[in-house]
This record gives sequence, structure tokens and C-alpha cells, in this order.
Amino acid sequence: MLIGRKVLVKGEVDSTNDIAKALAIEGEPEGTVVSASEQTGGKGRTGRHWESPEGGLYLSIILRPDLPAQDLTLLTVLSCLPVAQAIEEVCKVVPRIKWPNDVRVDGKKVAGILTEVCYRGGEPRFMVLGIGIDLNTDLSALNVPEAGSLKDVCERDVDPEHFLNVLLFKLDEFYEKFKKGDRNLDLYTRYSESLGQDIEVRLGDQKVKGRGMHLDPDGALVFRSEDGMIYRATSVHDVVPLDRGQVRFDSK
Ligand code: BT5
Repeated sequence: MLIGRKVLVKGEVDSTNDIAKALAIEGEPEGTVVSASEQTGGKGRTGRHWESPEGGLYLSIILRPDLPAQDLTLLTVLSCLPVAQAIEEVCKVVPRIKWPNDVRVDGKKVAGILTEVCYRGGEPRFMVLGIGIDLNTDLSALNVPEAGSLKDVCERDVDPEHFLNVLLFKLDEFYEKFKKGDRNLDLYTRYSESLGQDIEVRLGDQKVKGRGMHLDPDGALVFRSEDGMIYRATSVHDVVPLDRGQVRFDSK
């Protein structure tokens, strides 16, 4: 097992992504994980904030894939998959992936992913895959109405150590397959609430309604608008699914 061979467990930190990046620059090998119980400066995409009170799971993984830049953006988009799988295994619900990087249950965001790639001479040197999960988060501690917590989904506290072990196993399995060229797209489609669904995409100031068609090789979402135009949304765009259905399993 590569991912999780070494796990550095921290208390309160600024951002696990920043710690992992600093370690990677010093030569820390691929697969090392930094996890923290709280973050004071948790980061989302495009300068947004990830609220990170006690009760959540915050982790960052150092990866050194020998892959072209296009594959790294696809890897970022597809890395929601092992997160969704871990939630399904532990909570017995089928979460949905809202392209590009949200994992949701009952229309509530329970996890988000932020990857940061460090380049040298135009070539990717390493990437840090940062995952935030509202595990046992008290939602009243969050200023985010659209957030959900897995303890509410499971109707019990989730054992963080068990969840982390399941997640690292799923991440490792996914990453090994990805490096060998298996893109897991069928499985991704199963969890996706954007592919084959009616969606609304914000393209700059414009909102376009349409239907998600497929992912391009770089992870961009290709969709057909209601007036028949084909668009390609890259990960700076947000997608609002119009169909909020989700599937629930009975507990085994
Ligand atoms: C994300 O950004 O969803 C990526 C979040 C990645 C966080 C992890 S934690 C470990 C690692 N270290 C870091 O510093 N970051 C990573 P984005 O798609 O931009 O979503 C941000 C938006 O999600 C915010 O603007 C809020 O609306 C919402 N949000 C903030 N905190 C949340 C939370 N705890 N739960 C659910 N939604 C939240």
C-alpha cells in the first residue's frame, strides 16, 4: 500500500495542504498523508475557505505521479470517487458526486477536494490531494447552509480511525488503477449527479441549463445546453444539478 504508508497525525493546523506541500518540497516520498483534527486556514478552490472545526476529517496526500498535466486534472476530478466509495462503505448510502469536486448526500455537501500541483520547468513535480470531510461535524459550528455531516447521515458518530483506514485503502486502490490507465469512468458515472443529468452550469455571469454528457480526457465536463449547443466546462465553473434524487441502502 502506497497511500497511507506513513500518516502524520496533527492537532490544530493552518492547512494540511500547506504542511504536505512543505514536506514534499523537502523530499517527502509519495504516499505520505498529513491529517489534522482542526484547521484554522482550511482552503477551498479559487481562494475560498474550507471551514474546519473539530469533528471533521482533514487530510492531504503527497503524490508524485509520472503523468502529463492533462491526467492530473482528470485525477483531481476522479479522486471524488474513492471518497464516495468510503462514505458508501461506512455509512451505507450512495453519495453523489457534483462535478468537479463535491461529494454530497441528500443534496448536502459532506466532502470537498482541493488538489494543488507544483511545477518545475513546466513539468509537474508533485501534487497534494487535500480532502475535507464533515465526519462528526456539528453543523451549527459551520457557517455553510449547504453542508451536511456524516454523523447525521449514519445517525451515529463515525469512528474517525476506521473511516480514515477505509478511505486510504480506497484511495490507494484508485490511484494504482489510475496510474495503470484505468479511469474508473463507469464507476464515476454511477456516483455522478452531473453526467446524464439535467444540470445548470454557471459560465462566468451566464447560467446555462443543459444535460451532462461525458468527461473530456482532462476532466472537463462536456454538456449539451437546452438549445443544442455543446459546452465544455472546466473546473473553475460550478454546476448545479437540477435532479436532486439520491439512493439509500438499508443498513446491513
Ligand atoms: C472545496 O472547495 O470543496 C475543497 C475543500 C478542500 C478542503 C481540504 S481539508 C484538507 C485540505 N487542506 C486544506 O486547506 N484544504 C483541503 P470549493 O469547491 O471551493 O468549496 C468551498 C465552499 O464549500 C465554500 O465556499 C463553502 O460554500 C463550502 N464549505 C466551506 N466549508 C465547508 C464544510 N466544512 N463543509 C461543507 N461545505 C463547506
